[in-house]
Amino acid sequence: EAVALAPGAWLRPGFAGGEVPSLLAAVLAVAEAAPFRHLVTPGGATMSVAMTNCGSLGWISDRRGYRYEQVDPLTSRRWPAMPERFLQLARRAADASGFPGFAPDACLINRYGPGSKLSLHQDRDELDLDAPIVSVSLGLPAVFMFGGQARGACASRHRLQSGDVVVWGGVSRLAFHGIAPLAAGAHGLTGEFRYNLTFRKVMSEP
Ligand code: MD3
Ligand code: FE
Repeated sequence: EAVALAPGAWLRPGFAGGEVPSLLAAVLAVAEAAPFRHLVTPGGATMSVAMTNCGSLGWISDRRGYRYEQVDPLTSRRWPAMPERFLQLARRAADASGFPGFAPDACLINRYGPGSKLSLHQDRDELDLDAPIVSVSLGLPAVFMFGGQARGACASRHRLQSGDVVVWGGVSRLAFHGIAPLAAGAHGLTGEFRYNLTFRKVMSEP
């Protein structure tokens, strides 16, 4: 059932399959309060992926850098609360992958339209690097690139489909990864979009 992509990285095809409609409804409710927006990188480029967040912290980028913030700079309000069904899904996936008790405090929500991509990067703005990241794919499929521990070559490619969940922990937590430009398509629930949820534990417990 689970596919080991790399040490500590578990792909669970269809793990969230039955929950896709309710997860999408929750995403759209979050986006009512904290709209999707195209962030600007420190280098001044506008990202092709649109993003929002829920939870006590949200990831943002601007000319000053990448960081987590308690307040959404677009609305000047706290990010919407993490829906209970998000927390439970993330914990269930982490439990099944050998990371018991996962308690994410941030959920970054990415929205990909036709041609949107995410270049190879590491996720290292979190203070707790012992906790995994749990990702959930919704809507159109995408090609995920996994680059290993160095930026250089792309070590492998995998197709991520709606309802797939991946848990990234252990040595894979700091692996380089990215998403190839989204192929145009039409999904019954998300239309021209792909959504991805990434659950993160930013703050380490005292
Ligand atoms: C491997 N998102 O939001 S999810 C991101 O599909 C991000 O939107 C992609 O990369 C997306 O930062 C990929 C898969 C993923 C997420 C986090 C990881 C893979 C990861 C962290 C470490 C290693
Ligand atoms: Fe990432």
